[in-house]
Amino acid sequence: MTGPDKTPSAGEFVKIVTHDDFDGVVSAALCSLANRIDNFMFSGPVSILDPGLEVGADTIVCDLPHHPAAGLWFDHHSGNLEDYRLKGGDPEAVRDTFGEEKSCARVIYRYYLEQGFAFPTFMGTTVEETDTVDSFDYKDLEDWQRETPGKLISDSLRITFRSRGERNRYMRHLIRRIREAPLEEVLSDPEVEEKSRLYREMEEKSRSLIERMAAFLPEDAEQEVILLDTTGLKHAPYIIKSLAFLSYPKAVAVLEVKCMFRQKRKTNDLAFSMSLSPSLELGSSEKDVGEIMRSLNMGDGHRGAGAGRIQCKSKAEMMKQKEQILQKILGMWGNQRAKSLEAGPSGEGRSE
Ligand SMILES: [Mn+2]
Repeated sequence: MTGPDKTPSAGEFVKIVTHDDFDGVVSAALCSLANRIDNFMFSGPVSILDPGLEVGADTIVCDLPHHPAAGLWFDHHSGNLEDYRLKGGDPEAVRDTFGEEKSCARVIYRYYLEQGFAFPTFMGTTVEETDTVDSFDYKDLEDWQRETPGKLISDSLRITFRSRGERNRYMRHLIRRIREAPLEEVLSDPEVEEKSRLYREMEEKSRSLIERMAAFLPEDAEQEVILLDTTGLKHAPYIIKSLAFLSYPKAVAVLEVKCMFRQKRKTNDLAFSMSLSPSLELGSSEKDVGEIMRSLNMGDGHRGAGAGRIQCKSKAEMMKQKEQILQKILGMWGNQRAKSLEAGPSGEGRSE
């Protein structure tokens, strides 16, 4: 065995840069316990190279793409490992800190357990819940709707915060609570309770808006893609798109098209976003939403979700573009199904 000797000793790291979602928060809590660090910064996958994060040899990066300067990198996204390899990274060097697990928290938990670190016993359950939430590991809509502590805390991060700083402050608060108590207990924290309540309010508004707006394109005879066209609304709508599957449980995807707002003013620019149903088994499907957005040259995403936007000079152009793009998306969506049928008998999970 010629394993690389990059085992860090406690105290070597002073900062954690983590993904700004629930998995990122739990990941930071675990690293924080194992390394006695209380300094947290947050990033999305795109902004990880932002110099403001000051990632260095004293930094642990969690649940994000590889950063060349980071002292330690924990992740579970296979795309990020591929990217790391393409840039000349040695997979052996990250053998213990990268794993194709359901959550990054799982990778970190296992890593430190193997090093002999004793986490509080409740952490096992916390990591299990993180697996479910982060990998969207639900059997069906009912399972997905179940209000588990992990899901509720994760949802509390989806409200609209006054500012980025306010959101970061809340995430730091969450990390500190999560490292010291089981998730059920974290739920009764006043701040978490308040954010959860706000989320539920948004959820209700969202559901009634969906009831009003949801439709299917006439070409979509099987009613596979729920269309939420909010371009006719005067105000910027906030829609939790996936709630549409509760109204149309047989649909496979939801597609939202809206006008973009700038300084609360409606513009003629269009934003599209699409995601697959939680009940669709990705493994048995050829559907790839990110691929659709990339092919149309207007955005990006991964298999389960993607988004794109286009600029329009006038309202008339916007209306025309909207119709054309919706048709194109539906066309590509149909082709992806064809491909899966051609590929043979693997598509039994969703053949109806
Ligand atoms: Mn993750």
